[in-house]
Amino acid sequence: MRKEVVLITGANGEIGHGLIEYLGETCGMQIVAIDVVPLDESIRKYCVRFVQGDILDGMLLGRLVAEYDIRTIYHLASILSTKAEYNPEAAHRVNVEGTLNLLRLANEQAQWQGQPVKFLYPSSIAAYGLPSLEVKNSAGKVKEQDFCNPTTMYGINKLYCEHLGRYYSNHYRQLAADRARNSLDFRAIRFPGLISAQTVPTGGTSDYGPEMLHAAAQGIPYACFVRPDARLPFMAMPDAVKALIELEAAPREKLSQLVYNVTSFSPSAAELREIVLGAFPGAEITFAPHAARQGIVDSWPADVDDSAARRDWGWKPDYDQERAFKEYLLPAIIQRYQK
Ligand code: AKB
Repeated sequence: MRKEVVLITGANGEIGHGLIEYLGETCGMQIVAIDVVPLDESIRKYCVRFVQGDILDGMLLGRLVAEYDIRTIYHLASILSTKAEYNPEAAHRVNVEGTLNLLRLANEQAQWQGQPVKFLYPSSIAAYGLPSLEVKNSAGKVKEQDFCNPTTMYGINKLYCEHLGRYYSNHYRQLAADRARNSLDFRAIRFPGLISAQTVPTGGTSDYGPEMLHAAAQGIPYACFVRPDARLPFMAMPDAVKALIELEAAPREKLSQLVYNVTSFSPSAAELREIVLGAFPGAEITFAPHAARQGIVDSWPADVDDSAARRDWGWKPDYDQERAFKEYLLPAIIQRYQK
């Protein structure tokens, strides 16, 4: 008998850390993890197997299919928005071809098992592209189907992979006589910027939020790369993990769409600075906007409408802005850097 497992790609990334710890501690799941870099010791203990390798490596994925009954896939691996702009074609390979490999693997697994494999896909507010700052400022809470004209390679990749998920779920090999039905159960969440107390992101454009906080906690001066009035939706990492877990557990018949917005709070960069200064009064936080990165932030919504997630699977963040900082981020970050 092959072991039933949950497969997590991009395991050593920000969401991977929180998700693996949660699944390992709370659900006792059998986790197989993949990442191109070694897995941190702190989460290694929760995994039955860690494979250091690339999701573009077909042989590696093929070996996993042969060894395990993969029931659920959390496909977290991707190259984020800022990094992707420095090598868009490489980002496309990882973000799109990598996802295609995982979708194919899920499909193959489902054939062996005779039941759909769940595929959890973290998409992003980067899937949106608002045409101007004026439109952004007047758009209000943006719904899933609106303004889907992303300007970054990462955003385009995310939006396209949402469509690939729909294709593999509903239309894969639609002309084949032996066409398999219901082989993939694809579920995507468009995440806002995420802020974790445990990890600092790299390569993203919403990174100014977490960077500002982590720098202040370490007494390092920080020059914020967006204007004080730049506004994006954000969420504390435990809520991001909770969203993935809850969407995974939701009964399929309750889900009226494949892609859901989730969000919690939407501070401007100036408001974030005030909160951080409140906790670390001596912190040196200045603004040195980078025009191109600012342009990316200006194309992302200031707020998103997550009413579909609330209605269909009971989504509600545990951490609003005040609670996120007071009860999660500040205590954990202060403890982390005091060590
Ligand atoms: C990024 O900035 O690229 C990511 C995202 C918003 O998906 N954090």
